[in-house]
Amino acid sequence: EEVEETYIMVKPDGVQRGLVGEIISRFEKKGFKLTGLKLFQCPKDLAEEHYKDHKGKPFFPKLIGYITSGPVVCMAWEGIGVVASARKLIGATNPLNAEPGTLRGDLAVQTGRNIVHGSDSPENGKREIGKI
Ligand code: DAT
Ligand code: MG
Repeated sequence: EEVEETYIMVKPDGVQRGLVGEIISRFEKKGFKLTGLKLFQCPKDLAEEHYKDHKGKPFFPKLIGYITSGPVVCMAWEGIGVVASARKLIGATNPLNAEPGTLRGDLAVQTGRNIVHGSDSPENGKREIGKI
């Protein structure tokens, strides 16, 4: 087990719905360390870079429109195994498939409004934190 960093982003619907505190609280209670935090209006080019693996997919334009539709809360979290653990706390991409007890399982319904992002690897964690 290694100390890692992951990039967690509360998406515009999470900010608008007042879920920032609850999301931060879950990571704090688990025992991870908040090492950076910023309210940010994501420009289109950075959104496209962030989601470049999905470029060309039918939902890509809507995804970019959504993520740039309002402020997001960008965070860096540090801890042992934080990348995979944060993904577990967040839950499945489609909130209807996310287990109860996870953020998406408890707080969201639609894939296109799934409230929070978490890096999928330590490499992407570093890369995503570095862009902000
Ligand atoms: P995750 O956010 O769980 O890492 P992902 O990387 O596969 O999921 O996709 C990134 C985001 O793109 C996801 O949070 C919501 C959106 N998305 C993915 N698949 C989708 C689909 N089939 N329809 C609409 N939006 C989708
Ligand atoms: Mg992903």
